[in-house]
Amino acid sequence: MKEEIKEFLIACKEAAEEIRKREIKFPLYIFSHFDPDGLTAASILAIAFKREKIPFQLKILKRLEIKQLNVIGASLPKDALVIFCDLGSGVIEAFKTWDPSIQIYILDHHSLVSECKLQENIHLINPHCYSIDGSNKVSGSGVSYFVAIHINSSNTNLAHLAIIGALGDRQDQGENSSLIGLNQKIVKDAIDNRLCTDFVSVWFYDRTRDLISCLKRLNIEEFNEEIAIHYFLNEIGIPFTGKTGRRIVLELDEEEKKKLASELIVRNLVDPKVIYKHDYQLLKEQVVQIQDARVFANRLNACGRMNRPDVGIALCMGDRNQALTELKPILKAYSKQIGEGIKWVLSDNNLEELAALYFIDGRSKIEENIIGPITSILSSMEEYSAKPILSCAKIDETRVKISIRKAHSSDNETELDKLLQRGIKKLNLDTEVGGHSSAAGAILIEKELSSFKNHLNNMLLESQETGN
Ligand SMILES: [Mn+2]
Repeated sequence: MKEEIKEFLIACKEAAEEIRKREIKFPLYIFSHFDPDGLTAASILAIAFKREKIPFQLKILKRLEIKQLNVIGASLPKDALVIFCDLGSGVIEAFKTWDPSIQIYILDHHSLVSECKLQENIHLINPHCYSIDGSNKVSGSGVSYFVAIHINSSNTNLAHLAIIGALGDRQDQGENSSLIGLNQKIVKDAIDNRLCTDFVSVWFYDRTRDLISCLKRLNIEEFNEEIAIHYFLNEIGIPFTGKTGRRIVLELDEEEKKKLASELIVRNLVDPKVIYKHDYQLLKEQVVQIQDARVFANRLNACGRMNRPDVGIALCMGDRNQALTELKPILKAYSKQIGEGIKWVLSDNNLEELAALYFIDGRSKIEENIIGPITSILSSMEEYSAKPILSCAKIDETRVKISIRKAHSSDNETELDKLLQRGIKKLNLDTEVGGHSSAAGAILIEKELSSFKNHLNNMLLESQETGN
């Protein structure tokens, strides 16, 4: 094992031992992020503490800002034990003002803004402190997982949750969309516990959906009209309707799937990378709609963004009754909002083209929670894949949220989180950047928006000219 990994795991073990030692004697609080990685990170710890009969309180946050952190700090009792999952690294400074009797554990994988050595009551467990890339080698739920297995080794049977979290954060950046680095260690635990598969397979977005909608999701220009998909499937001899209506992907046999994939590739309609993926199927999952770990992550994403993280946590913790019933209307409302948002952007010409980026001003129309996913979907479309897309939505009367997504088909390697950071620094703005190299975001004061947009455009232009 590499030295860095060893040291990282030792840090996880020490954190677990410290937390275990304090256990029921002190009130325990968990704060986590509302995205799939944050929800799975929180659930892993919640299950681990439940198993040890350690009481705790859990709160899910949309984001962690310094102002809010001060409020949290002031509300906590002396000697509290507080764990932050999948957030915290960007606002370390603010923890320093908390009562020093409060023990703070930050289990995060986001970029660092400070030293890793901090005052005694602040414990930062972040892969970046050990030269491990937290953007693709291990996620927030992975860090939680490595702490949880040192609380009790039987917690390796939670490995699938960390896989769902890593996939939710798009960490499947290895060959054929595989998980790599420390995530691979989690996959191994999952396989040893017979929780999950790991093989390369033909992957059509969601195998519980009908074949035609899945093919539409591949964003193939030739398939813009549904009739073109019918024609294609007829031609290659794959029926798309069965006895009960449209066939779902699950109903296709292996031969049919292979045939379909190879025809798509031979005709140059898709890149093999897009449909041959490492398949992470959850072997102990009875509900077919959430057997695919990537799809499970998508469901959690909808819960968080529709302000129902409780349903996401319940799903992760194994509730297959109430939570499943509540999930249905959440998914429906979520896809309706996304669909309407995309339609609005495309139909009313609300996508402005600048020299080096596209810009969507969603302030009047798109909710803060869904501007990110809408931007991601648009950036995956062929016609908008040449430049990064910057978008914004209103948070409140004075602030806007901005999101940026990488250009799909450009070889410009600009790291977007770093780009936003540079822009913010240059304009001397008081805000933090969240995210990663291919998807990032920040909060701005509304009046800063237009200069920031232009500044970003110029910075991208410069980076194109210099090639970095
Ligand atoms: Mn994360």
